[in-house]
Amino acid sequence: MLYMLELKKILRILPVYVIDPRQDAQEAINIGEELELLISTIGAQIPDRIIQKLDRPNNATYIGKGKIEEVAQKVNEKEIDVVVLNTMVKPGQIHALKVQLQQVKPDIEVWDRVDLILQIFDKHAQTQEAKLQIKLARMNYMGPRIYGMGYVLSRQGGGIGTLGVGETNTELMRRHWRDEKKRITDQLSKIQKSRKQQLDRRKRAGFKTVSIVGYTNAGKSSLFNLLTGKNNLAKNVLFATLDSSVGKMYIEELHTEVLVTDTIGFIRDLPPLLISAFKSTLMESINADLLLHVIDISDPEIDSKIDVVTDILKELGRNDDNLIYVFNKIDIAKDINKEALVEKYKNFSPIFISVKKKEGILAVKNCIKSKLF
Ligand SMILES: Nc1nc2c(ncn2[C@@H]2O[C@H](COP(=O)(O)OP(=O)(O)OP(=O)(O)O)[C@@H](O)[C@H]2O)c(=O)[nH]1
Ligand SMILES: [Mg+2]
Repeated sequence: MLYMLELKKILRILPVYVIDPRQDAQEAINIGEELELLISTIGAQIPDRIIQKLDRPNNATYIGKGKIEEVAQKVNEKEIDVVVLNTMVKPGQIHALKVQLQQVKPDIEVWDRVDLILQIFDKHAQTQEAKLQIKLARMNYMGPRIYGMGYVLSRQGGGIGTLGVGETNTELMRRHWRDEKKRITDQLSKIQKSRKQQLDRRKRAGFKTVSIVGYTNAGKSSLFNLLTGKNNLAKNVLFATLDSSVGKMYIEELHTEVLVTDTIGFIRDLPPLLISAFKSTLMESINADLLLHVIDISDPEIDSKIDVVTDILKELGRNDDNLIYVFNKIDIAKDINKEALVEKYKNFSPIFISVKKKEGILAVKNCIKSKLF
């Protein structure tokens, strides 16, 4: 089962892209690249890829019959361990597809995009809180799939008028699930309560708070480190950061300190249940006095990524006030139209920086200062 899979050996993963024929080709490629970056983040190899243009996914197995044969052949030929679908797929469809592929390889795994993200979360979680949050997210996501399997079992086991073996198992599993979920939720709220108390104490002591948010890999931790002198992991992988961490930034002229928080990045199609598992941590950072939205200006998907972050912030109830847009990585951006961006985002005091080259950092500090004091 998925959550028991250990990532010790180098996995061979086959991405399967189901593309709407009307979708813009370049956009499809960019989104595909993001999936492959996710795959390489867990250290897996991508020996091949499959693309299917499809108007509407197949009800039973998501991809069509002919395509399954093609996938099966590739699984065999390229010794694939895991097939990954590029979107969110219904539990029943994943199960059905897996059953078909098991005919060529009994231990084949089938994941969707969320499974992949969960694997990365697992790998990168450091603190107990992050670990528990991920466990909860995984239970929420896997729950229906397990019930789905239970359903299949019960259909196999049960004759007419009898209660299938699977059905009783499903009931047991469901209860176990519920208890386990409660246990984790309780543990989490204990940890979160004590952290909240600590934060409240600091706030009462008069500390102002700044949070760094943005799409994954935008350079949030890099900026955090520079502002606070801390040493959070900054790495060219997706979701390097899963734990919120707080540092202090000293403002000399005012002889005062500001609390800065670095937190988990956002990604497109982040399923609500993942957001809800991280909600309390996210809420804490989002309720800061000031938000820095870090944006990778060299990214071809910049507009859609800004939208993703904006939508998630809105979902979490944060409005547009006291929000600064920090355009990062100007050192590697080609033909940027600063004026256009400044005009478009004039409500968000846009700043252009390169953390790598340490350019524009003073402007960020000054902006923080003028917004907060
Ligand atoms: N060229 C360039 N690369 C940068 C810059 N700032 C950060 N990076 C690189 O971008 C990658 C991601 O940086 P992080 O700071 O880990 O990004 P993050 O937003 O914290 O990412 P997650 O925690 O994974 O969501 C790293 O490889 C950084 O070295 C910059 O100004 N220019
Ligand atoms: Mg980070």
